[in-house]
Amino acid sequence: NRLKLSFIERSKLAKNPVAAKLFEIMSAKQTTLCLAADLTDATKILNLAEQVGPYICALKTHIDIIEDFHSNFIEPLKDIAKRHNFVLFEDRKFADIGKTVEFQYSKGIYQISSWASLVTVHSLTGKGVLDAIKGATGNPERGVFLLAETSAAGSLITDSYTKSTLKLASEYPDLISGIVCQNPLFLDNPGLIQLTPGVKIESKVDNLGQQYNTPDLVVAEKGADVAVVGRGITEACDPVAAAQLYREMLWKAYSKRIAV
Ligand code: BMP
Repeated sequence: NRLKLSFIERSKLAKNPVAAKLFEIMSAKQTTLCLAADLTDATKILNLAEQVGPYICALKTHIDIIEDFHSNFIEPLKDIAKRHNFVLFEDRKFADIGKTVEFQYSKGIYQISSWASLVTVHSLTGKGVLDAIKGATGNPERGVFLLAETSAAGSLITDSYTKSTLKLASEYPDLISGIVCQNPLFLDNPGLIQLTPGVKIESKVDNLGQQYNTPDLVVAEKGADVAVVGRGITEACDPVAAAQLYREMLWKAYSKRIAV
């Protein structure tokens, strides 16, 4: 049961190199916090990344929401990630046919494969997407998080879709870093990482269907390894203090979970 194992033990069981690295970072920095840096201003993202860098294991972007995106945004972001030892994660949620995803992953103005070690993928279109990502040009150190469940109210994802997603993941052990989900689904595969978004200390929902759980609940009861926090940090009066608080609450819950 992965919930009882430490991240350092699990790093040795991970078949995907980025997953192994993420486990090691979590263990070394004592943080399971992934910041969803959902800001539309490039400089604001860089400033926030620099400030909260010590408290996060990964920084998740939606690169296509940045209004002043320029390729010269990427180098400083990579530099901050390197200095503070966190992973860059583009939440692109690829969902097209393989050939199109190959272009979307490596080409265009974002050239995601050149800088993001992690990306998210919908399982909807099946194997072709994963084959495309596996074979595309770019940094060879890459990992995929497959979306098996969502935090969105009224989602069309069914139990059988979730199950098939886990089966697909098992067919690509060297590529799949983990699963984006809301429940402890794959207890028997400790090498995979459970990434859970929809985490906030207060406010149970937003006005567009987002549903939140508290840091303690997602880790203790829902099986989250990495917790994604966006507006809980970006919209806090003091984002750095908020990041520190989330990190501390999440780490405490994880420590308690493996101790019991
Ligand atoms: P926030 O904490 O501000 O609600 O942001 C959540 C982040 O996680 C967003 O970037 C969103 O795209 C992402 N996300 C989510 O909220 N639910 C999912 O099921 C999957 C996601 O990637």
